[in-house]
This record gives sequence, C-alpha cells and structure tokens, in this order.
Amino acid sequence: MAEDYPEILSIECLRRPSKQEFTEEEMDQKAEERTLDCTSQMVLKKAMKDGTDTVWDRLGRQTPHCKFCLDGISCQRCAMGPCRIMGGDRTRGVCGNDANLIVARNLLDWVAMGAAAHSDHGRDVVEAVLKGANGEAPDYPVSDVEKLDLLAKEYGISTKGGVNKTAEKVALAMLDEFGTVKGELEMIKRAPAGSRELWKKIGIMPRGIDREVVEAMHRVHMGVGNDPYDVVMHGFRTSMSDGWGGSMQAMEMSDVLFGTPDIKTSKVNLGVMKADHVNVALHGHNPVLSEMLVKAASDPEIKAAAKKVGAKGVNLVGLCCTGNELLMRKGVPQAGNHLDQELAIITGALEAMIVDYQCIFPSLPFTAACYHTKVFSTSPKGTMAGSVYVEVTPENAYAQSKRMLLEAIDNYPGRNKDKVMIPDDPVEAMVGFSVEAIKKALGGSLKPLLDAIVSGKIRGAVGIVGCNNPHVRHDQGHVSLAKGLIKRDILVVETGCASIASGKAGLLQPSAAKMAGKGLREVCESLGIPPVLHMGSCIDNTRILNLVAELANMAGVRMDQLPVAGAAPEWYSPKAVSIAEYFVGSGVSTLLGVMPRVGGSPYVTNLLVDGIEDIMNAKFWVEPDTKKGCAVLFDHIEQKRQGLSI
Ligand code: BF8
Repeated sequence: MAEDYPEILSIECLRRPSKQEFTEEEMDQKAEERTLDCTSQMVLKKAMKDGTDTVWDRLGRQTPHCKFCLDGISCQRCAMGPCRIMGGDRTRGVCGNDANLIVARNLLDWVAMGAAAHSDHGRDVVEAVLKGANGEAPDYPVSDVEKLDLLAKEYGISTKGGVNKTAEKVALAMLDEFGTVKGELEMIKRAPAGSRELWKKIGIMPRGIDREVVEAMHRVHMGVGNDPYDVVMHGFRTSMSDGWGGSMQAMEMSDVLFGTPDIKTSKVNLGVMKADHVNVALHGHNPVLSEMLVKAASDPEIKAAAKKVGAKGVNLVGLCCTGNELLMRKGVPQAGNHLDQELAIITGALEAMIVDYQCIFPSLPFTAACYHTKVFSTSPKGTMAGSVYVEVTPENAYAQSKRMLLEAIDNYPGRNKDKVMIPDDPVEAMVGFSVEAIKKALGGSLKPLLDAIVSGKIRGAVGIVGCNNPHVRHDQGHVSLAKGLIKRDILVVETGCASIASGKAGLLQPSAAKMAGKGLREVCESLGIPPVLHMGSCIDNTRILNLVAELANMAGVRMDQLPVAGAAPEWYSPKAVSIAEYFVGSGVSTLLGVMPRVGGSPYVTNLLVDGIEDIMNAKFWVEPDTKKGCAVLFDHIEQKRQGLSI
C-alpha cells in the first residue's frame, strides 16, 4: 500500500542533484525558455532558487535519448531479446521481426494503452451512475434528466420506470458495450451513414470497447500480428472504440451525473491560489471524485474548521483534466495544466493535492516533501508511493472527501509563509462550450455555424487538443497555433491542457476576438464569445466528434468532407495517440507537433502521413513549427472547401 512505502524508503525532498547555482539573469533566461506563461515562469524561478527538482531538470538529465527508442525500433516484447534494429547486418530482431513490424507493434501498444485509460475512466463513471441509481451510492443522483432520457432513446430503452430505473438500464447497456456480443457500439451511429459505411469497409468499426484493447494486446504478442499494415489498422479500430465508446460514455454519463456544461466565466493560472485560504488542488481526471470534493468543501463543518485555523475558507483549484471538468461545470478556478502540477506545490501555498489517476507525476509526494503539501491518492488503481492513501469509492466519497479536506485544513498552520510565492493576476476565461451550450448560444441549433462556414465568414474549424511536453516550450505550441488559426478566420475548439494554455494566454476571453480575422471576429463579437472555445477535458474530445458529426449530418456529407482538422502541438501521452487516431479514423486529419516513435520505419511513417489518406480520406502531418503547421491546416481547410464547392 502507498501508506507503507515510507517504511521502505524515506520520502525525502526531491532536490535538483546539480550543485549549480544560477544567477538572477540565468534563472530569468531558463524560465523563459521553458514556459510561455508568466506565472509559471515566476514559480519556476522559485523552484530554481529553492533547489527543487522539476520535470525540465529531469528531462535535461535524460537527454540525449536513446536513438533507437526515439525511432521506435527497440523491442522489449519477449525474453529472446531485447532487440534493436541497428542497420548493417542487424536489420532483424532475434524472432525475425524488422523495423516496420517493431514500430507498428509499439504504436499499437501505445494506442491500446491510451484507449484503455480513457475507457476504464468511462467505466468508472458509468458504474457510479449505476450505483447512484440502484441506491448503493445515494450521493450520486442524476442531475441531467433530459440528457439521460435522450441517451435512453438512443439505446432503445423505455423511460417509463422513472429516473433511477432509466439510469440503471442505460448504465447496464453501456457497461455491456465493454464486452458486447452485439458487435457494435450504439453511439457511433451518430456519425453520418456515409462515414460509417467507409469505416466498415476498411475494417475500423469497433466491435466492443474491451474487445479491441484485448485484441490489440494479443496482436502485439510475438508471433501474432506479423503484418505491419494490419497491426496499424487495428490501432485505428482500437482508438475508435475509445472515441465512440469509452470516452463518449465518460463524457455523456458525467453530464448525466453532474450536469451538461454551460457557458460561464472563471479564472486560470497559478495566481488562482489564495494566501489567506486553505488551498487544495484537485488533479487527475475523473469528476466522480472531484465533484464530491466540491460538494464537501461547502459543508458547514469544513467551513467552520477552516475558520478555526485562521483561514478565510477552503480554496479549491483544478489541475489538468479533472480541473477542466470542474471548470466546465462549476467554474472552479484552474491552477494550470500538465507542466504546472509541480509548480502548484512549489508556490509553497498548497495545503493538499488530491489525485485520482492519469498524468500524475509519480514524484509529486517527493516534491511535496520540500514544502508542507500533503498528497492524497484515492484510487485503488492509482495508488502512489509516498502519498497518503484514502480510498474513495462512490459509496464513501462524501465522507472521504470531508476527511481529506479536514486534513488539508489541519495542515494550514504548517505553511511556511517565508516560502510562499503566489503570482498575481489570474486571467479571466469564458468556458463551458459543450455542444449543447454552443447550440444555445446560436439560438437552438448548429445551423448558424454551418451557414457561417458555408458563407466563408468562418473558413473552417480546428480542434487543438492534448498535453504539454517538456520537449516543447510549455504552452507555446498551443497558443501560437491558435493565434495563427483564428487570424485566418478558422474557429478553434479546444480541450485538455491545450485549452488551459489558451486560457492563460487570454484567448478564452470574448475580447480575444480582436485577434481574429474579419469574418470570425464579426461572428464572435455578435455572439459575445471568444474565437477559441473551451470544450472541456480530454474525454470531452468526444464533444468535438459529436460537433463534427452533427455538422456533417446537417450538411449531408461524410465527416471527412468537412473543412475541419485536429492538432496536438505538445502531446506526450499515449491517450493523445489514441485521440489522434480516432480523429483521423473519423475523417479529421490531424497535425502533431511532436514526432511519434515511428521514424525508424519509413513504411509506417509513409502509411500514416500519406498512404492512409487513400483509405480513410484523412491523414497525419508532423510539424513542430507552428507557423508552418498553421499554413498546412489552412491549406487543408481550403482544399476541403473546394471539394464541397464552397
Ligand atoms: O487527459 S491533455 S497531459 S491532463 S493526457 Fe494529461 Fe495530456 Fe493534459 Fe488530461 Ni489529456
């Protein structure tokens, strides 16, 4: 158990091993090189002064990386190796596999890992709905009955037995799709018939959620998937089971439980921490935990306890995707994105960080040991050595949330005021653009958006999604790409850490419309919305799928015919690989700012950036230069417009 870990290894402050001291000037320069955001720069400088190790320091020590690993041509799949493809007389591994097969299998492994993470998160949400409905977890009642009824209709379920009965049946029908014998997923029928026919023809229609992931694991075993083409194509099918299955379920059922997001205003960046409050960061992904912490924070017992230790209250702040979920639904301020997770602790003002799973640095408890922050892990599948483990289930979530908040409050007097540095001026951001909220803003339907695209006022739309990666200057890829696109009258929709980057840069404010081209600016100003729309967390990329599907249905075309594209300028995670593949599989060509580990196989690389276009009418580009990337996306959108004669 995580709690026992200190007995094995002491939890010591994670200091930068190098004795090197930096001058003020060097610190300024390093901070600026590493991150675009001013508040992150300020706290990063504090980290350097404190001597606290960060993700950037660790990257520095890991560089240069192994060339074979970077190119995807090292294989660790069995005990006959490990093998590397080094050229000369070493062009095959011990089993006889070549660079193409090694790369294809490694890629499929990543897709399966990403799809599994999203879909298992989805399963947890659906199980919470089920337990809420059957009385096992009464703290999880249905809040959006309208959405539940629409889902029931979609799954052919009667709503006659009342809300709980309906919720139970919908939850069971969704859970069935993980290992269904039906051989198809219900919500993929939202896509236009033409798209679905194509996906069937090319073999990327998912048959079940767990099934595709399990089959992926089977195929990457030595001696199974021995044809790189089929291995790559199964990756697309696996990712489609994520996008149209596991992640779609996670998104829809989170709305059912906690409400469909609506447009609202909140604040973003490390300046959302408050000097006179007990600060608690909620980090991870699943709103089943974080929503309960929000509820518990307004419990009179918690408020009174905070006052008792001399604080004005408890200040909850979000990080990463669980932050996005709370930002969308509750307007909880967002402290930052992926590369801000250590910095939130390094402010010295964080009493507790509460995590569930995904994208959580395993080193956080060791960073926290340099300050006074307590790190709580809560999920049996996301236990973390060095953290305080408080197991949270839908049955006990409220009581456990209170327990952790009380411990955070107890920790407030332990804050060392001399070690605190909270940057000023959090940035305002307009958030909460679910498809439903976009329709509401447009007067009830997506028709005005389609009309604006047809008329050319808006040339098209790009979904900028995904992570931060220390290989890229923090937030730079997202922000410069978004700025370039809106200038060219391309509407930008964003999720995940990309959307937080834009929030910090002020692009989620209606006033950012002045940075847009004339047509997009006119549309945004008439509606009072920003040119970059915040659509939520990474599982909310399914909102983008729904948006594109609905526009395509309305226009009577396939999804791949629309002037739209995807982009992941700073991706790091296998989840992002799965998202990118289900975007492309669904017909939305996608630009990557970081090279995937496929460079060791010209065959797989060519297939992804060229060959698949003939098969699925969409493809990948890899372009780290955002100026060039912007031009690529603009040309693509103009070509699609030509194809539609608009
Ligand atoms: O699911 S964008 S760094 S936090 S993986 Fe992670 Fe990437 Fe952020 Fe959310 Ni998505």
